[in-house]
Amino acid sequence: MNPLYNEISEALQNGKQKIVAELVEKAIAEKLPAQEILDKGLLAGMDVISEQFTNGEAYVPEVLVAARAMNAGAALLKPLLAEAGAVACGKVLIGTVKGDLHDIGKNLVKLMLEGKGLDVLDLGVDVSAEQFLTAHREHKADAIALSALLTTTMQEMKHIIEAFTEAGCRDEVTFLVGGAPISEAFKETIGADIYTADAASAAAACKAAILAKKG
Ligand code: B1M
Repeated sequence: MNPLYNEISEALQNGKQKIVAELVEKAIAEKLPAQEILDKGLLAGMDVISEQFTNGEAYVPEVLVAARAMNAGAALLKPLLAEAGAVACGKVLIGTVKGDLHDIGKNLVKLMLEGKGLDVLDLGVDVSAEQFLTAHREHKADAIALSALLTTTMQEMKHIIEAFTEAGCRDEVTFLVGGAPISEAFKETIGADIYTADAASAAAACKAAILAKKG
């Protein structure tokens, strides 16, 4: 494996945002594949820090700086992960649900959706049902992508879908859901349309669903 991947992973674990960005730029200059830089460098580092956090060996401040480094590195890969010649074929609203501040997975899904040529409006984190509805009324989205990382916030996805149903616009959009605690079974119970375990599959499924709906 190229040693740069390990350097990126370690710099990320140490929360060195500037160094992560420099190393990612170096990897890009060396023409290493963008998907590998993401998977073997950035996400590999994030996996280590995630495990440390889960085991009580890393704390919120360390994880926060690692997250910032992750987002900075991923942003540099954005143009390279885009499909060549992709033309905007639909509009997607994306956000992490109310009460939830985790944005790394959401940002990855956004990156992949944009890579598929979809027009993405990012509502950020801690987004309420009302905010999703207001944005949909204004922008007429084809799909709504919801991310949740906490077992305490995943039910918010159900509230969002209910709010769209009550407002009479449920059928105007395809609801995609994902995040660590989300499953296919959970998707079924809340009446969402698509669940995928990872960001790349979410983007592929979203584009396919939009194209199928548009005929
Ligand atoms: Co938090 N956190 N966190 N955290 N955090 C988890 C989620 C946790 C599992 C850690 C643990 O205890 N084991 C745990 C949740 C437990 C639970 O609910 N059962 C937890 C907790 C408890 C908390 C706090 C409550 C801690 C505290 O304050 N005491 C607090 C809550 C804050 C809040 O949201 N209100 C908190 C805070 C934080 C930080 C701020 C420090 C930081 C977030 C920084 C940020 O996002 N900017 C953080 C982090 C980083 C994590 C862990 C370590 C890593 C999450 C991550 O980014 N992974 C996480 C532990 C873990 O997951 N093992 C943990 C990398 C990312 C690429 O993966 O987001 O899963 P993920 O995305 C994946 C897939 O899930 C999927 O695609 C991606 C892969 O391609 N995916 C989708 C995601 N969204 C999708 C949407 C889709 C499709 C796929 O369609 C729309």
